[in-house]
Amino acid sequence: MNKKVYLVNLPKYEADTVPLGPAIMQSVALACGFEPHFTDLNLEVDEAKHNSKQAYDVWISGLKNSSHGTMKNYIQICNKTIRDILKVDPEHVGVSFFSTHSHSYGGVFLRRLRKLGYFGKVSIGGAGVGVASDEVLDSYLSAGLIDYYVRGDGEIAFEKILKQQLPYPGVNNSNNIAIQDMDGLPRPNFINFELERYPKMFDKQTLAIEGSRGCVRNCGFCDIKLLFLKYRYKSGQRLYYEIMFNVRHHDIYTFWFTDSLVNGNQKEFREMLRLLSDYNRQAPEDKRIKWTGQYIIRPARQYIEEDFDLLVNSGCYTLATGLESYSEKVRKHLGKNFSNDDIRWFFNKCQEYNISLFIMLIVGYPTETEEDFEEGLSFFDEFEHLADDNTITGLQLGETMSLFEGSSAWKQRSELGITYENLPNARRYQSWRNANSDLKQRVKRRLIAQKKAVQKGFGIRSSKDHMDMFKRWMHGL
Ligand code: B12
Ligand code: SF4
Repeated sequence: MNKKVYLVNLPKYEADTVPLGPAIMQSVALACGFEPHFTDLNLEVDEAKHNSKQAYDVWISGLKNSSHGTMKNYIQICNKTIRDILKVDPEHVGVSFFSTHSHSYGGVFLRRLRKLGYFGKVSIGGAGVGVASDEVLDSYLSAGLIDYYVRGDGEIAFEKILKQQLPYPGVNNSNNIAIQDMDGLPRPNFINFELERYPKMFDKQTLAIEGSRGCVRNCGFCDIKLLFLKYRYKSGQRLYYEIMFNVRHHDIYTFWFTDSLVNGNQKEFREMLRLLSDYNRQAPEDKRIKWTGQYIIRPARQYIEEDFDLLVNSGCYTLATGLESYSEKVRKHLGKNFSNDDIRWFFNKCQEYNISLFIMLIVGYPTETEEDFEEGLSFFDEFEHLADDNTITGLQLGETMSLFEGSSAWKQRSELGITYENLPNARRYQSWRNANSDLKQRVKRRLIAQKKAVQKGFGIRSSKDHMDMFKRWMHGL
């Protein structure tokens, strides 16, 4: 095997766990007879941000209107990886764009790659490519920065590229198709990953694992449908075997599910939980499985009592769940059809069974009026006791409502009366306004929500990053 593929994972997102997309692409490369190499540029930037102000600016600014020093710092980080690429001399470089935020980092990286003398083939993929406009992707192609872009699922597309069996739907076009047979997908391969560099959970090394793609819902702010087209899932059995494979090969027992929701298919989810519970029952304490993942709250009538026993016995330690708003009116409009009573019932159950919760809220959904916002703040009063006893371990208040192209709120922008402001330090999807709010008001609401949450004892995720980002935006307001 002397043909080589070099994979790069772009900034920026919190390097909470091992990136799964590149690990899957390594598997595909190996199956096609290529030797894979890998650098996690996101991890490099994430680690560097603690060491210098300029590296921190690389992270916070998203490279938008960033100073010369900030750009220079990012270029140095890129150059180090590019020098390694030139040393390896691969036939192919594959670059993973995690989200929309990856483009500013990706554009610089791809230009440096060519400038420093890499003239082999370049492919790009990932959710950031899936949601990008044709113009952006065509501009990479016409500038000679890339040879292929892949929209949607990467497994077959990357194989076709490496084997030069093109055309294939989704490669350099928007006709991507969703892979249905999730059980037939290759397992991610973590060779070349420095697993010990990623954050640990409970002091234990953690691996990412994927049980499904897409979602059974279509929330107003979310572009998941655009990316994944339909909801698909692995069987409970297959997922259990994949977890056990990782246990045997990596001696790792803690898992982070990358699914947008782990309980999209109740039957397969319960099956996996039963298998994991059986395993945990006979395993010694230090070899029991623990896991975390994103979970949707369902109306109370859809639960059976066994659901909570299974969550506990299978090793679930935190469920991350998006309530988005504690105003029923706002939540209904954005597409989450459970009531505040359902939330109360579910939270009480989690408290009873010692399952901890991480709650995601969005400030400034387009239908959120000042009164709705005020009403939503009652969340912090009502559930203060759950912050006290650590049933709710943290909150994500986020960057305020982003209006992503392709999301259903974006499609309804004329009904929602949305126009855009021209704000130098904020992105277009952040700079929208309508009768209910503009960016300045949303940031204000976000700060009020944070203040109240902190007063009531809730922990806020990425609070400093968000505050520094808001300061940058405000300079342009
Ligand atoms: C886990 C996760 C996170 C974690 C990441 C933790 C970690 N270190 O992994 C955290 C919580 C940090 C996170 C943050 C954010 N996230 Co997020 N996240 C996800 C989630 C749920 C899973 C990602 C994943 O690992 N998927 C599994 C892997 C296998 O899929 P994949 O990477 O897409 O790879 C496949 C293809 O894309 C392709 N592919 C990938 N790389 C490559 C490379 C090549 C060369 C090729 C050919 C193909 C290819 O092949 C793979 C297999 O098919 C996704 C939704 C989802 N279900 O995917 C959202 C998602 C990626 N996140 C998203 C967003 C927006 C964000 C945030 C920007 C949100 C925000 N506004 O703050 C932030 C990032 C900024 C920040 N502040 O950190 C969006 C991205 C789309 C967009 N509009 O940009 C997604 C799709 C969710 C959504 N639509 O709502 N996220
Ligand atoms: S926000 Fe969550 S539940 Fe809603 S569509 Fe997106 S992934 Fe699904």
